[in-house]
Amino acid sequence: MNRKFRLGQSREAADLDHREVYSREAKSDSKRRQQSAERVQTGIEGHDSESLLRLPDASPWLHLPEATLVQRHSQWVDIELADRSVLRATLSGKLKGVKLVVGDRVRYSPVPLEQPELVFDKKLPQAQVIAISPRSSLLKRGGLDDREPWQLICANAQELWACAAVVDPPLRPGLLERAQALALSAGLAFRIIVTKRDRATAKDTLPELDPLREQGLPILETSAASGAGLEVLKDLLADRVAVLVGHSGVGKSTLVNALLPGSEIRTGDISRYGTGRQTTTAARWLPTPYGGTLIDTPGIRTLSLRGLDRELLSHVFPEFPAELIEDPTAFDPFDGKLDLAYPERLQSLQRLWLEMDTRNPNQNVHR
Ligand SMILES: Nc1nc2c(ncn2[C@@H]2O[C@H](COP(=O)(O)OP(=O)(O)OP(=O)(O)O)[C@@H](O)[C@H]2O)c(=O)[nH]1
Ligand SMILES: [Mg+2]
Repeated sequence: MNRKFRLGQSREAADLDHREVYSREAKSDSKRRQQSAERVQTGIEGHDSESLLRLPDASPWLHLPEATLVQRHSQWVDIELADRSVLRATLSGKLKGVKLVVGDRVRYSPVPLEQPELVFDKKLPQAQVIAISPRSSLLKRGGLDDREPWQLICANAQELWACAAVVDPPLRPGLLERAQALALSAGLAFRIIVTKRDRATAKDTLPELDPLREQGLPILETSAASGAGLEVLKDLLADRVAVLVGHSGVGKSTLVNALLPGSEIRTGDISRYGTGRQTTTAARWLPTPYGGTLIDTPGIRTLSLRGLDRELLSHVFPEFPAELIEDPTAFDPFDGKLDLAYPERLQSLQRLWLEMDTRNPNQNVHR
């Protein structure tokens, strides 16, 4: 190539203009173009929040064996086969734009491997996921904006166990109200699991939970350290799939380890509480010896209710009359007119009611 160097331009800089770099750039451009064309074709667009949840028809693939997605990685997924062995699998191009989530029942086919020596490397994919079976439930929370309208938590669970620690991190009923709304919207049964009960005195009745107790919600106090409540949880796990949800550090993984000796899931150091770091970084599907299944999930900062139906709130706050649920912001929790036992519940209701309707100002702007 006949090039002229401008004054001060180094040879290295010129090297960047080399043909090879150009051709790579051109390739990545064409890839981007191709991807955006396919997005339009498959109708998977960020503006249609429900499109994310639609699954391609799995009926042509019923002859393939079925497995459960037990953990997602960035490049591949781990699936558990009928014989309980776990295989690493890639995703078929047919699933482009589809979000798979832990708990999904999938149809898979063994991948013909070009390099036979890879067969022995269990860290590399051994199979390919071709289709997803219809889900019996899908637990999701609101996303940050309309590019990602929902964040999926898990599929095919039956109960949501909202975990809250007595201390470290502090007990916050707000998250439990949110978790209840998400459980209702996904059609899951809801249960509150209080963790680290050993960290509070027996005299401490945990009055923060009184408003929730009065709603008749099932609340179970547990301690992985003393073993309190664990037998009840094991009984519950005889016949259901339960997902653990809660702030980082409340002790979800510690509870899993106490319930499933041998699962050896990494748990966090108490001293690092407050740094906002999660110990568990991916949800995991964990079959138990009791018959049912536990799903451990990474700690969440908050559970957004953005995009959920306000109708749910009448079930989360059944103590309030319909006209108050209709527009809670028209009432003042603290002016004494309503004679509320727990004014903070009305405050919560107002917050969630406003949040459910939050719209991203850029929602109609094409990406
Ligand atoms: N005293 C006491 N400490 C506990 C109990 N359960 C958990 N912990 C401690 O709490 C800390 C955090 O526990 P994890 O199980 O890692 O918490 P996690 O909810 O899985 O956290 P993420 O994975 O970040 O979401 C660890 O230091 C545990 O030892 C308990 O019942 N009693
Ligand atoms: Mg954990």
